[in-house]
Amino acid sequence: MQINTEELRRQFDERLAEIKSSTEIDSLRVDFLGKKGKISALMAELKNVAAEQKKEVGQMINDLKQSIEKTITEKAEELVRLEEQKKIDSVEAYDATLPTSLDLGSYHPITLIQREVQDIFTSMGFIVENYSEVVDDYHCFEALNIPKHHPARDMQDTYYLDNGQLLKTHTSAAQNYIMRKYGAPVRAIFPGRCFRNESTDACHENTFFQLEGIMIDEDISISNLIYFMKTMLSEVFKQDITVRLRPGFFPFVEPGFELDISCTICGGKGCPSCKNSGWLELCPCGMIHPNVLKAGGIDTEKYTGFAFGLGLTRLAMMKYGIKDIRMLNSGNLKALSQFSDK
Ligand code: FA5
Repeated sequence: MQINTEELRRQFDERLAEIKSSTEIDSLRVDFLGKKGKISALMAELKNVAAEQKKEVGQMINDLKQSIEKTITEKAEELVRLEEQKKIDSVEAYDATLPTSLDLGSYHPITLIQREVQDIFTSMGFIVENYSEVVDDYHCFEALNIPKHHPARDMQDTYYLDNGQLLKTHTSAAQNYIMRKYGAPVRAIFPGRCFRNESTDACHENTFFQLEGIMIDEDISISNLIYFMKTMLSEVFKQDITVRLRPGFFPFVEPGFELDISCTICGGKGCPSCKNSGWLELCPCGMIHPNVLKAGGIDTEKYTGFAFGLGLTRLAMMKYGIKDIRMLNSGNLKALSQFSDK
């Protein structure tokens, strides 16, 4: 019997010329090199070949098989390469080393002003502390010389949890914790979010930020308090700002003061941002009441101290000329992003 390997090679080349994808080359491989493929069929015919030709014909079939294997492998590699290139070409060209085009947002004005005030106080030796937003009655009121049923609680109604805890109404709620943690002498500031159940207007929010500070040491007096308040305000505003100090009542300080700032929105003439008074209550302060020092475990024979409760949200309004406090909680990214260069 005659075996024609050239005819099989011709058939193979014909099929190969039509192949356009890596899946098609796989089926060509099966058709020619598979168990039931054309090469195997040719091998099976070998038994019918005359004995003296068997070796030569067998060699020819093997050569054909190897040549087809080689051609298929090369073609498959070429097709995979082409398909990958096509995928790459179809994707918009991009450079992984370029800065991302994602908009990463900007710092909130409260964050900006908080960091600024923190920098000022840390440069004067104050430490920065954190305190929880959910506190107990003792820390928010009783440790601050505000017993149950004291009328001062009326001004600080808040949101109560079922377990008796509450959302802190002022950062003063951390005073006792700081005194217990560090003892005296101590200089600390503690910013935080405060909550009050009250109606909102251009200068009042139900959720706002304060930044509290205490300094306790030997011989601390009102002069020290005034020095630190003046330094902080002149550093924040970097210009002369009119302030006034007037007596103010808070059960946890004696004497107590209200530190008001001349409204920077209207220049002191009166507008909705300052409730038409020309002044904005910004930073009540005073000398820490002995009862509060005692509750914090401080020796009142040896130490005195001052405390202040800076209205951080109002400070941001005055610094950035924000007319309505509600804008700060509005989530209006376009409005909020204009104060930050990041
Ligand atoms: C207090 O909260 C005292 N704990 C402050 C203090 C600390 C006094 C240490 C003495 C010693 P007051 O309720 O006045 O005080 O609030 C302090 C400041 O927080 C205000 O001057 C104001 O700037 C800001 N503030 C108070 N309530 C609101 C509100 N609803 N919205 C925005 N800011 C407010």
